[in-house]
Amino acid sequence: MNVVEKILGAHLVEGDPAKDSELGIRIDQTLTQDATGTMAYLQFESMGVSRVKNQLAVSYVDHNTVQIGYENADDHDFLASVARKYGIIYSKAGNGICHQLHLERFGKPGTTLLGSDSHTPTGGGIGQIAIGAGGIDIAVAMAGGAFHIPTPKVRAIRLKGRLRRGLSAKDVILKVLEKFGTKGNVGWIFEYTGPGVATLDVPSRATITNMGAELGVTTSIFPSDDVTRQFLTAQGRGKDFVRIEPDAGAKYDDEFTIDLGKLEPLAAAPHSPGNIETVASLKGMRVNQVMIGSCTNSSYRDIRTVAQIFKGRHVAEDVEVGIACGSRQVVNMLAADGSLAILIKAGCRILENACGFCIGAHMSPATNAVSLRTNNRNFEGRSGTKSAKVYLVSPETAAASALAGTVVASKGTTPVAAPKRFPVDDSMFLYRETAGKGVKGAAIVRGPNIAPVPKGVPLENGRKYVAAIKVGDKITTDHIMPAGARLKFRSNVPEYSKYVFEPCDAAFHDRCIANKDAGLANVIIAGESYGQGSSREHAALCPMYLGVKAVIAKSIERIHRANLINFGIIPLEFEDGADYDAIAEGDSLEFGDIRAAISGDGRVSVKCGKREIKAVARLSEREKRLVLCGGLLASL
Ligand code: MIC
Ligand code: SF4
Repeated sequence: MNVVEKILGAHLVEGDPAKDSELGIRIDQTLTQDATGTMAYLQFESMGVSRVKNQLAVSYVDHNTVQIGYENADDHDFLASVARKYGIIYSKAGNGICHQLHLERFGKPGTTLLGSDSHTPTGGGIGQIAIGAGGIDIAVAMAGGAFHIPTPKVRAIRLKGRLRRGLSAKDVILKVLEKFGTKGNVGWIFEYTGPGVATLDVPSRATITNMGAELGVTTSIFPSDDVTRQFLTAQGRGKDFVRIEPDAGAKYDDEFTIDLGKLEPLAAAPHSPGNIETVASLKGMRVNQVMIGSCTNSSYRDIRTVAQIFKGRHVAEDVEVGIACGSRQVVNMLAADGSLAILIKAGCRILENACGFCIGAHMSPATNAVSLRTNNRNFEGRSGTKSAKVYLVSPETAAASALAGTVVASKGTTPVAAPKRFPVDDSMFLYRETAGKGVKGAAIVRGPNIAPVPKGVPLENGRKYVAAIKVGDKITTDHIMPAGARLKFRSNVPEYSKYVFEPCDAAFHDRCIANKDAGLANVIIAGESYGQGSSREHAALCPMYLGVKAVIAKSIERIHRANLINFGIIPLEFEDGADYDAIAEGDSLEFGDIRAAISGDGRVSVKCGKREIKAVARLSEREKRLVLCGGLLASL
């Protein structure tokens, strides 16, 4: 067996991989972050369960930490009170970024982790099957329910050789993205294997599995080996180690080999993580801003490397450089070994250990600026500046370019050895003593920004539908439900819904409400790979609130498709992609006996004027039930 088969096999509760297209798996650990967590816990509350039922649940605060106005702080208080009541560990703002913290303190090889954040697969770096999903799926897992995934196809990414100086894990995952792109990978799991695996430390492996999210795969995973054991032991968690490696002759559905020794420094150019160019081809381009950090590249290994490159030097005077570490542990280590002093002396702005710049919460670049960043997404406008050109690069390339003021590859520095002992300080993880048990009768703190969760309504026959918007290919959840300045409304669906599709068409909200008031059901028409990117279920929940009942797209990405179903929106795909051209915004659409179609094989004949358009929703029996009754909450 390969690593994926071993772990999934041990967690299978529904379905047979040889026969079924959907599997139910038991979830050991869950994580939430504040921007998706408030909704997840509101949904969990409405399930009426007295405490969390899975092995470990952790609630992190790392996204909304800017706290302009009362909203973010109110959310934090709500999350803390929910954690105490239901037996969840609460990680306070300032402790660090959820994925880095979870890897350091909780991730266990051979277990399953479900997180309400698309970069949860970071845990794959430690041999965990770690999957990103919408908040309501995490709520179900916390209540002891299974999580459903498409029966995976497993691709072996065989690593051989050793990275040359100046290259690092980011260049490996950018190579994988160059080969496989950001679409067309739904349903796959990428398993890293081969002799090159042993040359990568756990933080480097986690960089690779983290950014596997950009491929659109279910998850990515490394084996659990001696390197994993060393990392866990250094974290004082040697007892969590189990060895999980593929058997000799393990079978895979596909294979791709990367010779690490032959890689060259790469960059993802604007505006997609799949738009790969060599750093050499960008050499000499002026850089205005360099941002180092995010859950992809904020480990001690990464920031220490940057400090070594900066040692005794100063960043170019017209470049703004920001450093955001992944956790307090990382900051403490950098303070202890003098790296922090080097970074300050080199002219860096030391930022909070939080998501910050990555989600456009601050540090937006200037108009038309070139920003080099070590994070994982460079969608148009995500930085907060639509005209900015964001390039995703390794910490090494970022540091060398910050010194030069132009893009340049790094000559490298002494490799950072894996620490023998990490300094452990869990004091910003609260409610550890009540974890799994909770505090019966404890009060929940609810500020005015915490609005009730809306429920969906059952699918009806005989409704009139209208194409409320038509968008193109690769529409990300950042287009559908922008974050940045709007992030503070995550706990308030009526307010947040005002910004659905804001970057594409700011009139969408008003149009939908007018259609809804006129008794029409709204439909979204989209191109390829609709709903790329984040796990934010608000990209389905808020459209549901605006009366959206169906999406018809050329293709839909995994997490977003699951979120649509969870909120009772029909995820339809054109049978013939050319029909996309036949529908215009504002067209009236007729769906016929839609209930019968959904209960049957999911094939729908949509009448648009004189034309019959064929679309299909490939749904499992479980998914059919959800769509028919108006979503998961409505089904309870
Ligand atoms: C992201 O990187 O886009 C986010 C913000 O972390 C999202 C979650 C969210 O929208 O809250 C993700 O990756 O799932
Ligand atoms: Fe936070 Fe960015 Fe990671 Fe999302 S990708 S969890 S916003 S650091």
